[in-house]
Amino acid sequence: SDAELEEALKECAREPIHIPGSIQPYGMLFVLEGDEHRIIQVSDNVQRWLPQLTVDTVLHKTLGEIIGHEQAEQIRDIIVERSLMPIQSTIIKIDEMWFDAVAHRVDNNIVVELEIVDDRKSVVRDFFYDELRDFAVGLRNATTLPDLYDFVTLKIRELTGFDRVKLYRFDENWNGEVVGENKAEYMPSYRGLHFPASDIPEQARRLYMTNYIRQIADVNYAPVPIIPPVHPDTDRPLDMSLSVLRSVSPIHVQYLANMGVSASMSISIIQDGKLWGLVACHHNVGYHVPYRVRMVSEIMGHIFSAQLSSMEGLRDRQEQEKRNLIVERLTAGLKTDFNLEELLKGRQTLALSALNATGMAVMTRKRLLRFGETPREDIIHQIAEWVQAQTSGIYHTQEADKACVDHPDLCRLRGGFLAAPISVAKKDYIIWFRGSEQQQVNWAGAPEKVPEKTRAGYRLMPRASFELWKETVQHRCKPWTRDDIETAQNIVQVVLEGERLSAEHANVAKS
Ligand code: BLA
Repeated sequence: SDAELEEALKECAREPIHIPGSIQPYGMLFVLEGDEHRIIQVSDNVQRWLPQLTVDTVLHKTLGEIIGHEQAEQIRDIIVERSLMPIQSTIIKIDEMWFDAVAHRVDNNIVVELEIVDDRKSVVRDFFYDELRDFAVGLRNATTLPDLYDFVTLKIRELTGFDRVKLYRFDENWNGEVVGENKAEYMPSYRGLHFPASDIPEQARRLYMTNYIRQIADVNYAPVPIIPPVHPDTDRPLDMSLSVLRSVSPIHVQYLANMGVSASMSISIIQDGKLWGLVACHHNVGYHVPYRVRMVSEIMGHIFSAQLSSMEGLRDRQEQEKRNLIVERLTAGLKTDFNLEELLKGRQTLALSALNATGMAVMTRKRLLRFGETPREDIIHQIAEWVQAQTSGIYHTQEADKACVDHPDLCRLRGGFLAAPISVAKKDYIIWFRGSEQQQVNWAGAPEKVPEKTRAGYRLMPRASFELWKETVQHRCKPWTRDDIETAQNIVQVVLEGERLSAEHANVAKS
């Protein structure tokens, strides 16, 4: 039921994924205090790269004493000189190993993460100038949104080498659709599939607005704890929102395992201050993308976002023109014929598409006209009667069966409708209908391996949650937007004007 789903979603969003108290094992983490950069917390894996050390010998020393004074100076430089930006990085060499050193501030402390560079080539290679230029120039050649979507997945895949790269776009309710994809032949395709909002809960989406890139190098990793687990003075766990090594939610690890992938990376795509979507990358086996390649991916994400804004702006203007056009056409039509039926007749396609509707009914005292897919005539009359009892204005619903649950016939409707009165007293209405999403889109099916469901109250498990969610959207149409309502109002205005003119006309004829 809705209540159960709501409860389960809240539970998901409560998981405090920004304070896992552990990291992924492809690097080490230090929390530093004071000007001398004394280490107050450290990940329990320093021995892996610095075998002469243990956690106990590291705590309370300065960073310089642990990784070398020259290296520590290099890190101090990026913190001091470029302190305005939230995250700074440099490359350092300890013994014969290279590390990407990434620093950011958390409250009064500095967090330094040393991420191992396991591919020496990526240390010596240049700064990806060519890739970035190709990308920026190539974007401008994409003339349609679908071309743009595929281009970004192609280029991110070429840069990173992932098995499959998808562009995932959110809708108004945070469900999502795979709108672009580039993949190796042996990977299953997700193109065109839709996924429920619960797959990426609210706190995760919020996090991806702060930290634009997220890497999970190997789902089979053992998390490395941070020692001590809380800040020695404040007793608070470390806020790892900006951390590059942050350990992953176990629920999401399970999710990726269910999908049959071992590594993932996502890049945030932001529009108008909101998370628009993610470039979601997968790999069949564990895959660690070097920090600087991730940075270049993130930059490509920012460039893509900018191009998307300008192309979406163009599309919105075209959409608006379509909406204006129907009102203009109808207004122009008024001059020649005052009859509503005649007025709408050759213009029904436009009147339907202006509201992205699948059907339309126009009811006047005299007649009922139907265009596209609509319910039966008697049902339409009942809808008008029902709406009139609710409001004297415009009424709309995404789920007619829920809205009219007490009505013996209307509770069997599928999808939604928007009803606009053209003269309330006479029960004249224009009603637009929209089919349910279930009929219109492909929801991603459950994979073969469905995890066991735990039931301590209602909990969503990856994919097991799917059926529950599917039921709730089965009969719902896409939401009616402010623009839809405004267009309906404008059309009604034209029709009312037509009626007024035709009344005048009749009077003139009489006298
Ligand atoms: C995170 N879920 C994510 C992420 C993606 C998805 C892309 C970002 C992390 C990453 O890059 O892997 C979902 N991945 C998808 C989808 C597609 C894809 C939809 O490739 C489609 C093609 N997940 C669940 C349920 C919960 C849940 C039921 O299915 C909660 C109860 C949680 N998902 C969840 C959490 C995260 C997440 C907590 C954050 C992981 C983290 O950053 O630690």
